[in-house]
Amino acid sequence: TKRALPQPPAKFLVGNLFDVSGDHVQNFMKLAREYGPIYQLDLPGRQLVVVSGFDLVDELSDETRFDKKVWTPLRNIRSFAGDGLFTAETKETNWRKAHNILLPNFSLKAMQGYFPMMLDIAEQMLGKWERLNPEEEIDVPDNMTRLTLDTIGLCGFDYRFNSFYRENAHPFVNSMVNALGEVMESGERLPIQNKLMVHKQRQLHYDIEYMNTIADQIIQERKKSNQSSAGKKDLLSYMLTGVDKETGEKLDDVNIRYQMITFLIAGHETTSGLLSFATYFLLNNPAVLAKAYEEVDRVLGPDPTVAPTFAQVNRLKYISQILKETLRLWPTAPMFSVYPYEPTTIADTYTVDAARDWAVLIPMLHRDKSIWGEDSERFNPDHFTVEAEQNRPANAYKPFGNGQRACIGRQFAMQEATLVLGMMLQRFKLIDHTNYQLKIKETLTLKPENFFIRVAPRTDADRNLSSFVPKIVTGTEQ
Ligand code: FDE
Repeated sequence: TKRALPQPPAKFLVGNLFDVSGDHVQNFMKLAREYGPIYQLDLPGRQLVVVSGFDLVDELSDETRFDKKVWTPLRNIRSFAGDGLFTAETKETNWRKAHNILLPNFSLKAMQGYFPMMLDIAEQMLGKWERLNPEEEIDVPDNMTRLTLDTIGLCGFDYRFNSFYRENAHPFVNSMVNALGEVMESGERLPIQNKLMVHKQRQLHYDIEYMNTIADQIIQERKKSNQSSAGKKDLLSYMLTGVDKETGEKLDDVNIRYQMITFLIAGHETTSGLLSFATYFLLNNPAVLAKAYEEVDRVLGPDPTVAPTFAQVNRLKYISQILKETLRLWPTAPMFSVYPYEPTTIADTYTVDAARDWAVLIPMLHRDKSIWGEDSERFNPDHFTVEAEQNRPANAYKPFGNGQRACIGRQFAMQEATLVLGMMLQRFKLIDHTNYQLKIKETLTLKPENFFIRVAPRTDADRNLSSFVPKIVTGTEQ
């Protein structure tokens, strides 16, 4: 029983382009609510199938039949991320080589090595917040982006972007943001339009050159200073010395540069969005916030001048539930794509070919009522108790992608975010002085837009209070 895919009516020449342009993911979500768990769109030069029902995604997650597709958005950024992990085809030799070499550097043990550096940057941000005057506000996504960039810079390459010591972003970030924006936009222009935009082309060329120069400089300096094998415990030293057991080969310098740029892109926007959304959800769910304060006080203690330890952060279980629930409702890397090794059928109904782009729309997968219940739209960290996690099918939750091509930085991001959120709550009351209404900005990732808060130091009285707040509040908080 083969069936045609549901599709919104396509318009002459432009197909479904106007159904999705602009806020792509939010429009894809709207269409999923209207057209269901699978639908097709005609976009310029390609057909896209958007999948979000659990049963369908469960099949697409079968790695014996499907592989990650480096689809249009990812192909666009190959001009500067090259064959780095994120943008390489699984069959490219550098993917497996880099994967084998880098995987041990994201183990639990490796996380312990990064911990002091994560602490260093968290302290910079929160120390700055402590010195603000009461009426001064904090641009949450901006601060979180500075934090995550500096963290991956330090843990990755022993490089300090020093984002908390400058008014504007580091020039590397400007080039990265410009280049990302331009390649995404140019993907939506007609080829003739792109040819005419000489200035944009020149700017892109400049931005890419600048990123390459910085990355290559860091690599060459490290090689000269001969510290690659001694002392330094960052990704760069592992990339320079690591040998792939399968091939006996090391990574070449150009690939290392691509990996550096990849880690900077993949490691900072996503984690920054996660921390920003989590802050938003805490402000809007007082019962959850109270429980989080209770845990932080119990595990980290009342004295913020005593730095948290690695072991303590691993005991912040409720904080990590909050982060997982945040990534359920707003997975900051919201889509990924697959292709079938052979043409095949899913749900015995739809033929899957390699010609079209098949993309998983993660935010709607994470709202599938057959898995998450009738109130799947409500923020509820109890979705991630140990028991709830054990009772749920594995492929119902995919914020880090799938299988061998899943996020290599998952533990890294979770440890960083848990540490930061824990320290933040240990020190501050959060004040929603603008009565913020969530608005989401879409780039390659998702982030709250124009989100400002104020903070006030917590007092001993606040700390005692938090343990008396009722633990369970049912009702309508969102
Ligand atoms: C990856 C990833 C993914 C998949 C994609 C596709 O499939 O296409 C996803 C979904 C993700 N990732 C997500 C995320 C979220 C968050 C928060 C994060 N992520 C974070 C991070 C950090 C870092 C450092 C990273 N991250 C990294 C990365 C990489 C390198 C990759 C690629 C891998 C392979 O091999 O492929 C990813 N990530 Fe992530």
